[in-house]
Parts: sequence; C-alpha cells; structure tokens
Amino acid sequence: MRAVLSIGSNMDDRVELLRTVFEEFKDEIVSESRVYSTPPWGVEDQAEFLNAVIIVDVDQTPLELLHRGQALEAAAERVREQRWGPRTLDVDIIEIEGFSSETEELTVPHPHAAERAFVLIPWMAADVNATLGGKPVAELIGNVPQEDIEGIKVLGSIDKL
Ligand code: A4P
Ligand code: MG
Repeated sequence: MRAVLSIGSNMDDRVELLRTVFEEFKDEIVSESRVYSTPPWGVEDQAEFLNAVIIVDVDQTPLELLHRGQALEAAAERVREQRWGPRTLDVDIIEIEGFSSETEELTVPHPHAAERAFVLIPWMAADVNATLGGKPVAELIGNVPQEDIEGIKVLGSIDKL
C-alpha cells in the first residue's frame, strides 16, 4: 500500500523529531521531500514549523500505518492541548492509493490538505505528478494564498541537517 505522509514539528529539537519518522520508515520510503521551514497555519501565534512529506510503500493496513505514526508521536511525548496548536511531532496520513475513509479515527484523503501550502509544496517536491481528489497538486498550490507560499523556505535534505 502506498501512502503520503505529512510530518511536522514546532517544538523542541524539530530536526531530530522529524528524523525519527525518516528513520522509522527508512526501508519503505519511495520518495521524500527536503525539510521546509513553514509559517504556522490555522493558529498563527506559535513558532515556525518544520515540515516534510514522505511517500511510503508499506505492507500494512491503513489503521496499522496510522498507529505507527501515532507511536512516533507518543515517543515524541506529544501532548494534545490545542487544535492546530504547538506540537513536538505530527504524523498525518494525507492520502493512501486506492483507499478512502471518513471515520473520526482516520479520514483519508486528509480533509485540509488542499488548503495547506505546508503540505502541498513538499508533496509536489516528492512527487511532481501528485494529484489530490483528481486535481494536480501543482494546480492546488495555485489556489492557496500567496503569503502562505512566500513564507515557506527549503532548509535541506534530512541527511544534511
Ligand atoms: N485522524 C483522522 N484522520 C487522520 C489522518 N489522515 N492522519 C485522527 C492522521 N490522523 C488522523 O489527530 C487527532 C486524531 O485525528 C487522531 O486521533 C487520529 O486518529 P491530531 O493530530 O491530534 O489532531 P488533528 O485533529 O489532526 O488536529 P491537529 O493535529 O491539531 O491539526 P492538524 O490538522 O494536524 O494541523 N502549520 C504549519 N506550518 N505546519 C504544520 O505542520 N500543523 C498543524 C496541525 C497546524 N498548523 C500547522 C501545522
Ligand atoms: Mg494530526
């Protein structure tokens, strides 16, 4: 099963926290973006995030993959205080090839992906032909506010950070 993961951190050692996800999936990564610094979306009064997108091929069910991401969040001592608020590590499943779900536990495709430059820009970098809901990600990027895009900066590949 092929899945697109969006990972983010805006607390503690952000690079090392993102690295735990790259490490966890190292044998299953098909493609990955570099790490980006991104202005906070949703709740703007919080620290800058680091974000990346990883495309994985896993021999697992969607819920098993979700739980694997949640185990990484737990290992990062993730506490859930505020919606869209600060977090040590967030592992979101953006899309799973040939699968959709609308339960509270797992909503895929991710309902906010199309509005989020911090997802779309790294995703297109990992897969230039990516589509979401039948639309090219490149086209969706054209619909997000310009200021969201302008604030995003490439930091570099995880191996070099
Ligand atoms: N869940 C349902 N669908 C999914 C999915 N596709 N992937 C469930 C992952 N989890 C999914 O997750 C709460 C529940 O969502 C889980 O129990 C899982 O079963 P959560 O991560 O605690 O909370 P949330 O509802 O996703 O809200 P959260 O995490 O507060 O917001 P988001 O939507 O994850 O956004 N700005 C920048 N620049 N970069 C960021 O990374 N992240 C957020 C958080 C806000 N602003 C940001 C960033
Ligand atoms: Mg989340």
